[in-house]
Amino acid sequence: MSNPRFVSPDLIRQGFSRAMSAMYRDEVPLYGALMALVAQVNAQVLEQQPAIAQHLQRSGELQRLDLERHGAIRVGTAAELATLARLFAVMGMQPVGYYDLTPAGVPVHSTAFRAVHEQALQISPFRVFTSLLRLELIDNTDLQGFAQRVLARRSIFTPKALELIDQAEAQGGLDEENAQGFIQEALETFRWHHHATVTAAQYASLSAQHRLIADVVAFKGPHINHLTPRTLDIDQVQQLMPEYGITPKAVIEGPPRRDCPILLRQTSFKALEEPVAFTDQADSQGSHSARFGEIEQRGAALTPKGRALYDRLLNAARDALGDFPSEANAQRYNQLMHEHFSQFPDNHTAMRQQGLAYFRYFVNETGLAARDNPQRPTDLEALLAAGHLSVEPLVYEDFLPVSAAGIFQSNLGDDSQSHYAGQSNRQAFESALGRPTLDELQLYAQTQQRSLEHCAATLGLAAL
Ligand code: OOG
Ligand code: NI
Repeated sequence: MSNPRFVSPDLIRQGFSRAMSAMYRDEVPLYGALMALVAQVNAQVLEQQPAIAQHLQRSGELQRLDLERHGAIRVGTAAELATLARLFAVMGMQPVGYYDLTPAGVPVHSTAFRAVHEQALQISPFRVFTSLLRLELIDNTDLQGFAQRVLARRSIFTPKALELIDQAEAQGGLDEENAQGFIQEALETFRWHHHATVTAAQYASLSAQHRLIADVVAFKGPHINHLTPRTLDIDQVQQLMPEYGITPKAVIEGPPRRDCPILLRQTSFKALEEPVAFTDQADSQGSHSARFGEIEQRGAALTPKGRALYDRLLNAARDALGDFPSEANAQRYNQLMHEHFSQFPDNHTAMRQQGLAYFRYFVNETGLAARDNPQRPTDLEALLAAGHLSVEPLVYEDFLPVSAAGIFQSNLGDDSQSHYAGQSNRQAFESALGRPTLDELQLYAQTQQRSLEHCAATLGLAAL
């Protein structure tokens, strides 16, 4: 039985997300500039496009918009990942989805920790894209052994954080004082450390293998490497970024601009060179680029059918381009994306009728007023046609592997593309994690189903 003195995990997550944002703003001033720009563009969109404001109001996204962000971290060992899963669970965050980044030359596989129920997402949609380094893909066995030994020596959690995780698990929650303590202690895991754990030469050999390996292995902890606010108009932010002293990557990842946004569009700016003190140096003589900025615009969650269409169109556009999108071919890439995506219906009615996206249904005022009329329609399509029910697309809460690869690459430098023989290995990831990852499509389907059940109950119908 849950103790009434316990703080809801959703509120712990909300507090943690706020604390993380404040810490990152202190550490990376450009993040503050980006937040200001995103807030300004969002306010402008809400003012100039009342239909969007109304849609966000109805779906509840308006209230969460200013809180909305995701971060990303990379860990080095199975034990680190498993303890992180326990730490995130204290905040009501579950591992959702499996992302294999090796086809893109990045030796990691990943999941996204996030809340899963629509009511919990409403309180805080904070997500953390979490990657596990795949040391087994490094063919240099000396370096692999060295990396393993360095990682085995570190502890990325404070003793107090571990104690509070144990306590939350044993008691089923944390009271106010412990919840606040937990937020502060958990934050320490994600903090940036100027002091590396290796010598300058060791760092250089890790980095020569892959920049990402140095980023994971050479430091005391899995510093948060970006924190991404949600914008309502990513093209507008991308265009204004240079005025704020921020240089974005050449192309926006994800689908092209549309009237009815789908999935996720993202753009990032390059990591900053930061001073680092290696163990054989007196002070910060070295440097490392770890942290970057990113913004995203979220749209409708797609069904398996919609996602298959998205993947097919994206692949076709990329095949037609014949190369990775870059500065040099950005214009042609955008044009190809627009051409190919003209095959994806750009209105909610068609997306719903063709089963391409997930929706939330709700009884509107007309429906409520007609509730006791024995003549009123009783099946879903007829209720919609009569205007008794309204629909809103469910927002996509997850990530996209091709986009994530593009984000990784732009921040690791384009020279770092490698090829790995390894295959996708969800089983190994889940055994490291200590539990299965959840299927995001099932979560959307459940949310949609709950909304239908709620409509049926409101209208006194057995089912819809
Ligand atoms: C994660 C990159 C992926 C996203 O939003 O797709 C990502 C990383 O660089 O660690 O954050
Ligand atoms: Ni990201």
